[in-house]
Amino acid sequence: MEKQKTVAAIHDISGFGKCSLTVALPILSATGIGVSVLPTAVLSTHTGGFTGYTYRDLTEDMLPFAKHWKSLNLKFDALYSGFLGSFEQISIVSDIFDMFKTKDNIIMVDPVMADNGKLYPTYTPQMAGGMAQLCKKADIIVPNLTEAAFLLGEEFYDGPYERSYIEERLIRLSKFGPKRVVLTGVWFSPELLGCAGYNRITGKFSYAFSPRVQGFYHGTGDVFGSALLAGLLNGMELDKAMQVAVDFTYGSIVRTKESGADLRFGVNFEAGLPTLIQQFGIGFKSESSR
Ligand code: PXL
Repeated sequence: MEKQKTVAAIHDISGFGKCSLTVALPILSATGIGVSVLPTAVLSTHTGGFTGYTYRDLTEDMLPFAKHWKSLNLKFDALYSGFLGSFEQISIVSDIFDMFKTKDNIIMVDPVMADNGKLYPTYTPQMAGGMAQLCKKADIIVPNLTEAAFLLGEEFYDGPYERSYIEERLIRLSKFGPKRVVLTGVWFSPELLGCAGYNRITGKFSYAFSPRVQGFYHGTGDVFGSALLAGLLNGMELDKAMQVAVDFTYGSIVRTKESGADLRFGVNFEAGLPTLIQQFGIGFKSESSR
């Protein structure tokens, strides 16, 4: 068996509501990737629609955590950061990237901070400025269009978008430093929703869409980001990984809508994992059948 790919996932853990680590860990593990987790905060639920959640900030633990890993000489094929718990964490994550960056690994930053034109409750405008700095260290960033507006210091504009508007934003975001940018929440007509990608080195744009489902489904940015990274680490080109991640996210949303579940409770991505695994062609054989 070839050497297993590994990721260090730097996100919060929200006990209930399926997002961040409770999404990244199962999706990446199911697709064959060994995941180490560096939690940024522990919450009883996510902050999207619940009140009274507990919030334990882990800022002080993060550097000692990473230093211990470094002392063990651990190496990762990707570092994947998402929801951060405080302003100070941004420079800490930046230091952690410096500690673990190699010439071959991928640093993926999901600048989680906002959606639907608004910052999440625990984020401040100062954190939005810090996130832009962190994006400079990334090889790939995956903002939604609200986050892109905060990163670029613009007003959020809710579509339908023109191709030229999206491509100009992709180019400007890539000038922060990342070689690849994937913008989510892209739509040109009301029936389709998806993402747009750009590779700064080749100058190539790519798009991936699925039918649009009305409603706000919590945690889908993390479902998408985790599936995208799983695709890239399983050797897919960006355009293919984007389409696989869009289809996986869409399937999770449709299942959730059909079940009538509370949208704050997160989407049913679990039932899509067998198909995702098949698409990567990694079909695990049982140990006994080898
Ligand atoms: O899915 C993004 C996210 C992650 N973690 C926490 C959140 C959110 C979005 O609301 O509240 C705690």
